[in-house]
Amino acid sequence: MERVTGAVLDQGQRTEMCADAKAPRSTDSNRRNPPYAEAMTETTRLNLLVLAASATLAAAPAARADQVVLTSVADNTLIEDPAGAYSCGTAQYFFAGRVGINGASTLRRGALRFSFSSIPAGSTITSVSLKMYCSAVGLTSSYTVSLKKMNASWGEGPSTAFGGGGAPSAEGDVTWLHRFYPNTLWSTAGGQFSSTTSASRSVAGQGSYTWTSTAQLVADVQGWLDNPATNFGWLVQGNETVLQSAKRFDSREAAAATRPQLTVVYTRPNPSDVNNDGKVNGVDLATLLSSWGSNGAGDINGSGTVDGVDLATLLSAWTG
Ligand SMILES: [Ca+2]
Ligand SMILES: [Ca+2]
Repeated sequence: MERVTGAVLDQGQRTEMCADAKAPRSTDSNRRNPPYAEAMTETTRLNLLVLAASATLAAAPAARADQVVLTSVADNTLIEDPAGAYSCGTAQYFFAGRVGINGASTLRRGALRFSFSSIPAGSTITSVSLKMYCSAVGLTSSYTVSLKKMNASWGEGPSTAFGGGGAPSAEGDVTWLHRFYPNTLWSTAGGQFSSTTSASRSVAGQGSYTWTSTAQLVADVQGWLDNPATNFGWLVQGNETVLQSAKRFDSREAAAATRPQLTVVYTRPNPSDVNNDGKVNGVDLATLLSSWGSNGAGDINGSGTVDGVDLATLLSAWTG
């Protein structure tokens, strides 16, 4: 297939096939081979499609996986308090676990949400992992920190604090009692969240920690991608029995390098639709050809090289 497509391309087909893209390739080959410059007839294209279809079947290509690394779009702490009087929406930290006697031995639960609008609708999520930086601890002992899917929306208001005690709740903040301070309450104090653990790992002292992909994390993100109105993010729940088990994690307001980072791997609904505009046409073909021989956006099957197999796949999916 390499040989066939290479020969065809050398005979000026690139120029013709890229016409839709308004990005014609070099015309050097046209000058060398003027009889071929206008040779991309419908018959030629159909022949190419036949070749492409057979190559596709032979290659049984896998789909290229794409990856995005997302920073949280909201994070905050539910600070246990009978009046929901404290929050820390724009603090550089959020907390999970139980604090010591100086904090009245109360609980902290993190709230964390990401936006998936950069992932094309209809994509299939294949891997989700979360990296967070623990910047302070009560005790350096290991305690389990779990992610659980939130069941209702919540907010990040302008309250700013520098410690785990929080600051007076501000309008729009999530608190122990409020989804949005001061008027919208949780149905259950401490937040409404799934009893299912999406991912968990132990956290000890200061440092970077990764919650590796699980089937439930993938299911959570797939659900949120497919129905963004249900994306309420995760509760970050630490150990809730041991005094000083609380862990402090850097928030989206912290330095870029230590903000919560979610790495999502996915396959687009139609890998041949390179620019995700719903059509497979000359625009996609131009992109493929412009990255020919490299590991570019036209590497439809994820082999690491844009080559004849990708071209065949694209042509066989052609919608015009
Ligand atoms: Ca925040
Ligand atoms: Ca397209």
